[in-house]
Amino acid sequence: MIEGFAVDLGGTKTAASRIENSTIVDRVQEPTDGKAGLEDQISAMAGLLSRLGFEPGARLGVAVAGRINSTGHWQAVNADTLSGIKGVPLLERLRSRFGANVTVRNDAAAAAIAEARFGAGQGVRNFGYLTVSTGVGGDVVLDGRLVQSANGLAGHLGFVSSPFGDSMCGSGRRGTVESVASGRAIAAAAGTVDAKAAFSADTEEARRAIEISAAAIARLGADLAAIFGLERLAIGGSVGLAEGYIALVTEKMVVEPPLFRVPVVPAVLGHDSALLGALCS
Ligand code: ADP
Ligand code: BMX
Repeated sequence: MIEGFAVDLGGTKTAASRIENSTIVDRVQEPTDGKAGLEDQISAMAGLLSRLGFEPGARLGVAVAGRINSTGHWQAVNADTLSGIKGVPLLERLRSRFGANVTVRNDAAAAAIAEARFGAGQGVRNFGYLTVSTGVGGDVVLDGRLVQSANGLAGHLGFVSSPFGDSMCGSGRRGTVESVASGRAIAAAAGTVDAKAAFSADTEEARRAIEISAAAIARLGADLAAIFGLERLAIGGSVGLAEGYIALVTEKMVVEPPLFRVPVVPAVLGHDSALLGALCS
């Protein structure tokens, strides 16, 4: 049973919710300030939580884009997305402001565990989750256990190399999946203000950008099948859940030999998976 308050801070939006009986009963959202430092990000979270009636001491789960290490320090992996977050003591500062009952984890890892337990991953032992959103994040859940590492990098599936990429990524790696498949990459290649606009732009550049994104995600799915024997891959995030995107990924997967094709499904919990997963133990 999931109960309490949750925050999901992504590169584009920060959402907060009150959860009762594993159900979101109230939800608020604001744009994320990608340049803010730790204290300003915490103030933004506090503003959202106060609108939900949060009182210090209540159970609070916080999911954030970026890497969370075993001491609760927070560091952007893609420095272009959260440029003010460079190894800051997130857990310690949250506990001093909101009480001892706070936990933190990566946003995509949170979504992966929630989908594994309550959503698209139910009934399979080797499950993968990808968010195609501002960036590309994810994680793998094997026999109900999230793949994790002490430095918080494990599961950062968007930073795997892609044959579709060769430009420099904000992580410092060249040619990552994130650099060709993310919302930011789609907007850059389509020449649109954001990825949402690319989906409604009737141009060859926009169509091509979305196709390359879907092809890179399909290829990553086949790589994950080879590494982890994935039985199912769920996709979330606002790009991932945009109309037609998952069908396109499935279409692109057909170039792979049958052994490497993974069934691709939408995140059942939709835009709420990271909020619910922020509170999963
Ligand atoms: P976050 O990255 O903060 O978790 P989202 O999952 O909403 O947030 O992803 C943000 C990205 O999704 C942006 O690139 C945005 O342009 C894009 N986006 C938002 N809505 C849509 C939509 N309806 N269709 C396609 N892309 C969308
Ligand atoms: C990036 C990376 C991940 C994150 C993922 C999805 C940063 C700031 N972000 O790969 O930690 O989980 O994006 O994040 O390093 P979102 O912003 O797209 O929701």
